[in-house]
Amino acid sequence: MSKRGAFIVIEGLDRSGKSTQTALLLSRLESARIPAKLLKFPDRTTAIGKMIDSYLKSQSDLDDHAIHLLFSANRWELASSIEHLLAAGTTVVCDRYAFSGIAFSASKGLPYEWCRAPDVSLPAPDLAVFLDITPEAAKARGGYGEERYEKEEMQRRVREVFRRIGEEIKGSGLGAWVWVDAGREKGVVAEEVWGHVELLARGVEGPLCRLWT
Ligand code: NYM
Ligand code: MG
Repeated sequence: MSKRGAFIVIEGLDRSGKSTQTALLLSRLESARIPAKLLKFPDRTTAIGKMIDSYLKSQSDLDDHAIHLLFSANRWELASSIEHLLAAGTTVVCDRYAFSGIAFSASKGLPYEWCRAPDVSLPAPDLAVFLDITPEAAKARGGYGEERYEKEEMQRRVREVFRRIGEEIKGSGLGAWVWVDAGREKGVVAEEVWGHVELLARGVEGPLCRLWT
């Protein structure tokens, strides 16, 4: 049986270096001649993504539950493409995924279980890499932008929820979760990320799992 592509998710706080690290990972995969595609959530190009973009830029207001469901719907609208890519042997690298959905909404006070529900049975990553940085260090990296949630206190709560999610993923056997110290020089971080990804990216034999099932 031929192997499928690996599903890799990169998570972290705002300013943790996800864009830099996902780009470095993609070029590394290319150099290794491993077919790979980079996706990013929210995908702001779709109709739902445009609503999310407007909310994040505070150009529109939405109930916390409603925006949470839009973020989830934005993943569902791409779920079948992810499955097809993986089945065709392409490694999918995703900048944020359902874990961000839970972490940010739960940090606003929505119940954790409620936040998880709409993402149940989405394709589960084979590996989630959490780029861990302190909210202080993140802020020192040129500060946050103008978007919602980019406040130190919020990021502190988000990091705590991510910690819970990671512990649960590790305990459940649902793919792997690793914490990478993202406060270091980007080349050092990239090397460690590659160390976690390399073997998986050569192809995965088992079936794709579903989140929390
Ligand atoms: N975010 C991202 C959520 O609140 N829920 C989600 O499901 C996802 C995928 O959107 N602060 C938040 C996290 C970020 C913001 O993401 C935009 P980015 O990676 O900064 O474009
Ligand atoms: Mg951001």
